[in-house]
Amino acid sequence: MATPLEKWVEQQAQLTKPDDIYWCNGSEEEAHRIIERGISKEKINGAPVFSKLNQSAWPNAYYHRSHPTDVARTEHLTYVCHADKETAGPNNNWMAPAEAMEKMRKLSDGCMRGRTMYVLPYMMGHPDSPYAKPCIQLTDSAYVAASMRIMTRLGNAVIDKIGARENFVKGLHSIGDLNPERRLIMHFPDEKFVWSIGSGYGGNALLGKKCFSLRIASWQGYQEGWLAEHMVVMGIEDPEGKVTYIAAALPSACGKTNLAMLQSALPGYKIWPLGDDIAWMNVGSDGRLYAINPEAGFFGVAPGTSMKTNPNMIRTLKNDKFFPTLFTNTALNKITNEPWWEGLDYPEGADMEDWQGKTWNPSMSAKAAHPNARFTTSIYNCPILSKEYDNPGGVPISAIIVGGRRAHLVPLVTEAFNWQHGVFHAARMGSETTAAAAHQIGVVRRDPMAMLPFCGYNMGDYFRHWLSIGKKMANPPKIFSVNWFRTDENGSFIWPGFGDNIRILKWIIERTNGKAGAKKTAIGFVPAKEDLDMTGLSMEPEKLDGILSVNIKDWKPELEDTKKFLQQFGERMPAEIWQEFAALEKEIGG
Ligand code: OXD
Ligand code: MN
Repeated sequence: MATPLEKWVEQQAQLTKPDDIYWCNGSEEEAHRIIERGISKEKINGAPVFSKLNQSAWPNAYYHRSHPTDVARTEHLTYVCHADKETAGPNNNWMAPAEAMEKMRKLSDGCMRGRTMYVLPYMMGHPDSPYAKPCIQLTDSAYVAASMRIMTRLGNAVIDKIGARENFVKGLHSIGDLNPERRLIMHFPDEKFVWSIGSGYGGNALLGKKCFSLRIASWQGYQEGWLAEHMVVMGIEDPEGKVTYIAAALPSACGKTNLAMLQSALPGYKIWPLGDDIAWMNVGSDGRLYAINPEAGFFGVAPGTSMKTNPNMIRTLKNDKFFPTLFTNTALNKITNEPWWEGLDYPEGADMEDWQGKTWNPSMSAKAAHPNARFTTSIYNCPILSKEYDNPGGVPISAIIVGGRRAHLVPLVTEAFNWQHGVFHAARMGSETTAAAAHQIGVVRRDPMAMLPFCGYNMGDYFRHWLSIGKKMANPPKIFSVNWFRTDENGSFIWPGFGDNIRILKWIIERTNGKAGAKKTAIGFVPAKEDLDMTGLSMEPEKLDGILSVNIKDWKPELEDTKKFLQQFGERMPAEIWQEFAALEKEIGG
């Protein structure tokens, strides 16, 4: 007799009408076959889905160009379909579930005709973890099938885990006709179901990532008492060999991946990443917060990644351990058949094609790689992967960092007075926008906990949930906010960032065990310049003072803007957040 899973797959096939159905087993041999199909059979925009790159320079690497209209997440086409609009909140687009289902049914009728439906059984989290979730995604794209094998733990064993269950996590994905008019990413949180059509872009199409592990999982976490967050998870080893684990929320394309893999500028410190994008966090029986990274790969922004900014990522991308590594919408040097992007040295004698396949040279004003060009590679390729990555119980978190990209005002680092104050810090977080999502670049948008595009329910309730998680912990992590993007009068970054961010991390971990000094300001504790270890870094003292100072009178417009943002959530916004707001308003004065 057919299992609920088999029945569900059959029903989706009846609607979408693929030529054939292929159940993936997750083997490496199969991954080679999927790539091969992408080279010889499947097409995007008239061109093969994959081409093979120079294997001696970039082992296991394949190149993919997406449809030119399909290069980033499309937040305006992303909906969270709770039974009522209020539950979705002002932070989400909402459509009534029945209407959304009907719309998707119409769009999906016959959408896989002429194509193969891949059935992808995958786990988010280590199969032995009590926090892990077995999931199924259907897709008609070889690119998505190959990417999901990198980004998740994909394999047959998941089918046994699902067994006779009805309520497994479901995703139905089709690239459709890639027409933005017929592109939609619909979430049905109560059914743990994501239905996506018209896009092959990672954040819209790899449904285990943003769609399930953040939007749907955040709703599950709200109901079950845990947190699904847009956070890096990493260990920081000090010169005595003690490893402290932290989680950090930074909006898309603010250097989360670089932080997760930082190469320390201070001798004796080492970073051991567990993840660069998503953390699931549960309160343990010892009253501490434990984090796992549910993903198994990196889907990172290529431009700006180099031996200077992130040597460990370049080493990861060049590692041949796990097949394959994908490059999407980078430029391509036709002479050497290597991917190229802004931030790498320009190869001598190159014959460069830009991300759309047009001849390009450095005198052109347009970029060669799309600013949101991506690499997709397994976490097991990372030479500094934490040995705790596969620990089913996760790692205990001592500090939570929230941050953003702000040219002015917000200091380099601030420690919140307590958990509630830290949640307020996160609630008023803002960042200047980047290219990871399709919208205007460079304007400040409030992005609490870097979760605005990913929180699958009303953010007022989300803050309440955070406050209640804090109350469950005997030993809650300290909360810090960071901003390494302050600029001077010429628009140049003041803080060097990258490997020098270890100086800030060092202060943070020392604060968690009471070792470092700080001065109290109206917005929290900030290091005095002597509290930061500046060994080996010369910086004008006034500049350092400048990025560590809090000129509270300048905060008035910031507070006004924060108020407007928080007011949207009306009654749902917890009183504690308004108490914190009132305390800050008092400090700023009339
Ligand atoms: C991502 C994003 O791809 O945040 O991680 O957009
Ligand atoms: Mn992200």
